[in-house]
Amino acid sequence: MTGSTQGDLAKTATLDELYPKLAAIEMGAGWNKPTASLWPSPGSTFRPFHWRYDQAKGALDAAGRLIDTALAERRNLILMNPIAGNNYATAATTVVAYQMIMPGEQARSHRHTPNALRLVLDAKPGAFTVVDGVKLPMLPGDVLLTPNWSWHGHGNESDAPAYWLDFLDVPIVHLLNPMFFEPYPGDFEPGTELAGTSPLLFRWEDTERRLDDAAGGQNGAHAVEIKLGDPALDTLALSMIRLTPDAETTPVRTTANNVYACVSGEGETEVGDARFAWRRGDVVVAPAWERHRHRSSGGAVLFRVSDAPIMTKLGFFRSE
Ligand code: GTQ
Ligand code: FE2
Repeated sequence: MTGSTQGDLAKTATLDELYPKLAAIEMGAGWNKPTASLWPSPGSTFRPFHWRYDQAKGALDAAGRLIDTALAERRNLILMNPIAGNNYATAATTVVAYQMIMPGEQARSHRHTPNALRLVLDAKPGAFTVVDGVKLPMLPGDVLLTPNWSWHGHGNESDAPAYWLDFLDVPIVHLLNPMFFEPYPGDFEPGTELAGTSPLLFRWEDTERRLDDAAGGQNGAHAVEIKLGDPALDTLALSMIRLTPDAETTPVRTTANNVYACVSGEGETEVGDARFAWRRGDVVVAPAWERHRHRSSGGAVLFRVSDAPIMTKLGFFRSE
């Protein structure tokens, strides 16, 4: 037995003597509150933050010279929330990354339990992701899903580098622990050409038409929001928001974490006390319970990735 005996502990004369005895047996006095465990409302540890596509592009172009996909598997830049001790997550449940693949390259196929999706930023016809044997084209504004345990590899048969944003629920898989990962036997999964539509692909041309058709009047007519999927993935809900010229949306906060990526136009987002002026390809994170609103003078389209499905399933969703 390590630590004091039952009798020893029972005879302890003072609290100051009790605490070290407890520490030695890996127990803590709940009343002594070394760390708070309950608090009145979400005091999110994650910070509102903004990442710029032009900087990511510069770094990815350098990485294109310095590292190849054979070595790297994925040439990606993780958007790490700048809080102490974090070197991975963008928000509590979500990680976002910029990724680039050069002409002629292949990023080998694999599968994992984390759900993933991509928003294409710059790509020419010939860039694609093979998902479970189907070759999904990647063009700017397209959103591609690679759900839990689906095989996926990326290729680029165009003459230009292809850039996109990855969104994954890895932090929630880290927390709950059901992580599995498998490389594809034989490196790159061959894909048949996509005939027609796929539930894993939301093409920009379709999204744009849906935005055009969507009734105004949402959020005081300053914004129209359409869902991509219902929800797209078990953990993440996706939507496209069109901000009208001179838009100023009503501030909202929810227990969900929201990540916004600019698909077109320019604007700014206030998150808590922070204010971020963004443009195409930029990413802004609004952590849980941070009040936020968007503005755009010339109009813009924002892609929204929200972990609301997690919060809703667990009974934790609140909004105001
Ligand atoms: O493209 O499969 O940014 O598995 C992180 C993990 C991208 C991917 C990331 C991944 C991928
Ligand atoms: Fe992956």
